[in-house]
Amino acid sequence: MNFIEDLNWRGAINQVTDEEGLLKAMDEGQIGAYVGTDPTADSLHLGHLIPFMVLKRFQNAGGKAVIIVGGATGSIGDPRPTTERKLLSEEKLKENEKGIAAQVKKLFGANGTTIVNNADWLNQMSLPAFLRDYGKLFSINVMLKKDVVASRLETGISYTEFTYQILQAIDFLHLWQEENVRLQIGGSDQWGNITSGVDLIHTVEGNDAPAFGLTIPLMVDSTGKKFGKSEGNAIWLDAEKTSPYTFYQFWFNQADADVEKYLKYFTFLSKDEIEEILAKSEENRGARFGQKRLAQEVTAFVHGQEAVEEAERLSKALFSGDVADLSVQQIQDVFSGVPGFETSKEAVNIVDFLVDSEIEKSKRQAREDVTNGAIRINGEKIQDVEAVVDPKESYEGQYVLVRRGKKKYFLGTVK
Ligand code: 485
Repeated sequence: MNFIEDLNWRGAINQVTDEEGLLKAMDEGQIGAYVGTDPTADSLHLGHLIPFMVLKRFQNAGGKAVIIVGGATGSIGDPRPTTERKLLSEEKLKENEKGIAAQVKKLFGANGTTIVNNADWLNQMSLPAFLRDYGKLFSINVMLKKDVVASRLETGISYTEFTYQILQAIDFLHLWQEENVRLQIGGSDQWGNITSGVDLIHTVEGNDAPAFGLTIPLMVDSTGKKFGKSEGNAIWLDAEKTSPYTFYQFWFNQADADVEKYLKYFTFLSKDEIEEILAKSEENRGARFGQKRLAQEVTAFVHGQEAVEEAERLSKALFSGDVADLSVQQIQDVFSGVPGFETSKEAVNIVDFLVDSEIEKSKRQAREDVTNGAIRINGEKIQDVEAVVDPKESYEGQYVLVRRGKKKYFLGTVK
């Protein structure tokens, strides 16, 4: 399969400007492709991953990968369909640029990928030069028809955000001239900006100049929900913001109906490998074989193989209830999502402890659960209703972990 056939099979193409022209250009010699991202946050999230993976696929198909971290465009903000963006401070922007550049480096490796910042060329330009050299080449009539701009005409859009598409177009032209970039890749929301760039290149370099755009569909899950959030939180690629364990679990917990689609989108596994995995999952749905493979592949790509092993060790510990030896960091990573409560440093009777923390509704219920062996504190079964819970003795005196029944965990933070 060629680059486009592979993407089509994966369902990863929304629109392409000129499929044949692109394949021809790829056949004729090495060309570059780029993905741009604005440093609006200090980390990328799952929404960014697919375009970057498509860029990686392009690289694997023999192309050259270029990435723009948008120091200049990020200081302005790509218009959203809803409302005007708040401008970021100079310091915040710099901090975000650093975070994102480091992540991109990690994903693509130090070799073979060019990472540039558009502040390096856009920030040099004078206003008269901008208006003479570029403004003159853009028609307001065409700019107004771009989806995002059109959707903002009712509610209003500033001149600044309106002009954003010209900056992104200049970037494409710049990389076309300097880095042999012929293709720009982005999410479906980027179609307007990408085609602005293709048009600019055709205007400046001639209509036959090879310049192409490719967009990827907006990802939704099998229930039609926008993909990439867990309990309302974004899944970040930065391990400090979303722990590798949470990241792994996010994939492991996907519905059966979504596994095929996600294996195609988010892994570099071949068609044969994916078909084999799906056939195996069919045999025994409960085993979550497909989800496990998905979690392993994506976690390894983003966080490395060691993170996969660590996440699986933690999952096992959790499943078996063998949690006594976890570190404070692991407790935070694994149990950040479970119901929490605060508890004092004082040692207290187990029944009172369970009622005070609202894990049990009544003392009677608490006694019953303890006697029946349904309660574990820090992994240890407590069956004596006279037992004492001493928060100072667990997890460096910072947490008390309670399990009720087979699966239900509660995390007490010692205050
Ligand atoms: O030359 C360029 C300069 C900036 C950009 C692209 C090319 C960034 C782009 N305008 C943008 O806003 N991208 C989003 C971002 O940075 O968060 C997202 C897109 C998404 C996907 C992702 O970046 O919304 O569809 O393209 C990589």
